[in-house]
Amino acid sequence: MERTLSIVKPDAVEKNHTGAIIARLEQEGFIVRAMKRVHLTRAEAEGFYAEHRGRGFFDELCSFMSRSSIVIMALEREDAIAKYREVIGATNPANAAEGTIRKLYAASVGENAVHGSDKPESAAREIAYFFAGYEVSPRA
Ligand code: RTP
Ligand code: MG
Repeated sequence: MERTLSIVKPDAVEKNHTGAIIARLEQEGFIVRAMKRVHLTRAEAEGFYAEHRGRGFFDELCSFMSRSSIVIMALEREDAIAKYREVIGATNPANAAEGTIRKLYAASVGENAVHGSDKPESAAREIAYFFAGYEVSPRA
């Protein structure tokens, strides 16, 4: 079983789409291994997106991600990272396939409803960023 880090971003939480998104993920075979709702500080958002520091959208991204609460999940499934990215669709909802989460719930490339890890090393770093070891241990 592979793990990925999922975030329901502020835009989707504000619109009360959290439940629909989690239901869809469960339908797609993901197990919610750990979950929490938090309101990040700007510094916490910057730490999470450190790899994007210096890019043109970094300030806007970190302001957005610390605007209001997010729901963070560690998800498990076979081939979780690739499958999750398939289910959420392209970064820009305008390019996302019909029926994907971003096509259904996202308004723009900046406010695109969900985050997902892009590779195994990112998933490990991102899960450790938000969850203590005991929260994601095999018996959790
Ligand atoms: P994520 O990390 O949030 O799952 O999204 P992603 O892999 O599909 O996209 P990534 O390249 O990692 O970018 C991270 C987030 O930055 C925002 N972004 N804005 N205005 C822009 O051109 C732009 N480009 C990226 C998006 O919110 C994207 O999800
Ligand atoms: Mg990314």
